[in-house]
Amino acid sequence: MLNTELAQIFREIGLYLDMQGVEFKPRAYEKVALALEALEEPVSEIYNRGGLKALCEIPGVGKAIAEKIEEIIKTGKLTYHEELRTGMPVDLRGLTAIEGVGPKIIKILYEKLGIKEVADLERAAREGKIRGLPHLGEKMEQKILKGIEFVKQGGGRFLLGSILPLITEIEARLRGLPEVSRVIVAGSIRRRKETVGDADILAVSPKPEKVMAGFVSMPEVMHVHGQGKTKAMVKLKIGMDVDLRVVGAESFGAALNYFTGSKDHNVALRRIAQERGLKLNEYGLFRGNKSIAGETEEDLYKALGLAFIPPEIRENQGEIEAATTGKLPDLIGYKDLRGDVQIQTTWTDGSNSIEEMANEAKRLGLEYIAITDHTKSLAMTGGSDEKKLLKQMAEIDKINRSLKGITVLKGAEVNINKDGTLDIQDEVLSKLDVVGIAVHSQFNLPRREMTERIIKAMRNPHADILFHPTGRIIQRRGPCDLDFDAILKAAKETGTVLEIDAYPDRLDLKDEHVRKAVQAGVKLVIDSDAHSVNHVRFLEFGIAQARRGWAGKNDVINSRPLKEFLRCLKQHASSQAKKGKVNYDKSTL
Ligand code: DGT
Ligand code: CA
Ligand code: CA
Ligand code: ZN
Repeated sequence: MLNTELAQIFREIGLYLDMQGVEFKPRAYEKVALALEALEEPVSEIYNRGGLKALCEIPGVGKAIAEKIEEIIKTGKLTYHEELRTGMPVDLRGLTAIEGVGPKIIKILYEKLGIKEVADLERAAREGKIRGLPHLGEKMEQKILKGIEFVKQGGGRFLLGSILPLITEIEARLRGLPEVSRVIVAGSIRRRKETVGDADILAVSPKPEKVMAGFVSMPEVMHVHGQGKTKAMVKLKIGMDVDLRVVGAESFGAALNYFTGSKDHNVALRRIAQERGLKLNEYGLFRGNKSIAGETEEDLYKALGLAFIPPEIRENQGEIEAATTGKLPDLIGYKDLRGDVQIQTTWTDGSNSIEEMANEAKRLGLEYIAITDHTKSLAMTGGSDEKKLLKQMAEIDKINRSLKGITVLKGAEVNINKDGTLDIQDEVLSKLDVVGIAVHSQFNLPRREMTERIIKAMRNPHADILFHPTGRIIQRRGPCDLDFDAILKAAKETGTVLEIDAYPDRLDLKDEHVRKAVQAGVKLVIDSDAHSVNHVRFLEFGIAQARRGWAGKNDVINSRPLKEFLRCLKQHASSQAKKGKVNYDKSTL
């Protein structure tokens, strides 16, 4: 069983317990689900290696949960979960994917109208049956219909962050076949798009039939759509299709280029080839019948008179023109980050301690992290009030005295109230190294009110970074309605940094916003938003999003050494300027 499937069982238990009004436990099950999903190693392998004891080392997993995992691994299901399901046999995954629909509403919908799945819900909403239910109403009915539409639009796509570990494993396995000399994942995955329709894998092999046979018989395969001599298409058990093509070494670069896409990029490249009297296809670049390039992508771009274009920006959004004139951006690299400044711990809703998070960050090569637990108005996370924050600061001082090789900064993810004030007093904010501000409630304010609310918060002299600026959750909640240009202008004026939250279902800012921010000269930061040690590696998805938005290393302030990073934050810049320590020049921020 896949980690994602295991996680879903625990997530559903949490939802069922939530329906029953049980306290605390639902959140614990949700945390277990997140922890399992984030593991790189299959849980069954952890179990085979070290039994119950090894399972207990997974964050958030105690003896009782470990025994449940054991039961699932041994029998394929969990009696406790089955019992809960029998009481309410509904499509929890489908229904909770709709914005505004949570466990309590699902319970009402099932008990009053017998709604089991999204199609039932859509019908009931269209027939106006939702508005009469307790705690719901006409507004909710409209919201549900909007939510269903939203899910439908993104329907059938998978989060890059959820599928990449599995696809990478399949890639490695194919690479390990003795008949295979090269393997690479192309398509939207290589371009690191935030969601993926299907996976496109290319391989070079003198014995394609053997590769095909190995591919279609993988344990993850649920169905074989088709299998030819050099091409196969399968559906994986997780529901995603994977295409595999075996190509000759001489045309590997051309095939890689073609199947990496995007389609629009390909069309534009082909036009350039035509203008030069050449023909470009997935077999190569040809003058008449003679191939003049195709073994590598580098050769191909060169033969077309272009600089090599990184896959992340192949969207026909000006990259080809830039490659013609030598104006391609020097994108931030996957190893360029030195810090991660949005991290939650057991002080609120994280699964690991400050030390554990610091050690994981250090293991991944980072030099500093900021602890940014939630603040008090997020009561369900146990958010910090002023007193708790001061206590945590003292604790961080203590930890820093014993930690080697990494620095822990004091921070918080401070809630922006409805009126744009912050929910922590300035006096305490002034003591923090990194103040992240974020919207976590009232997401549906009208555009003007929402924009003013955020800008007012950005004007607080202690507010350093606007976390996950648009508030979207991919496939679950659309972005807040806000005037992004006005936010950029305010960021520039106030020196507020904008975050690219790397958590796989956030990726907020998204690529097009990043590009606008870069053009406006607004500084960015890339954070994991980790709630467990397994999440720190999500930074790679944030870097990918930054690259898709044409961001260079210089645009991203946590690529800088600690002291320089701090100088880029407004309160440090201004306080040091007051003390005459640095020349504070806003234009360089
Ligand atoms: P996805 O799967 O929806 O996330 O997006 P892609 O980009 O992976 O698209 P996919 O899987 O349909 O095709 C893979 C690549 O193959 C695509 O990026 C470009 C290339 N390709 C597919 N169809 C066409 C086409 O009709 N014309 C051209 N020029 N290229 C195509
Ligand atoms: Ca694809
Ligand atoms: Ca495809
Ligand atoms: Zn947040």
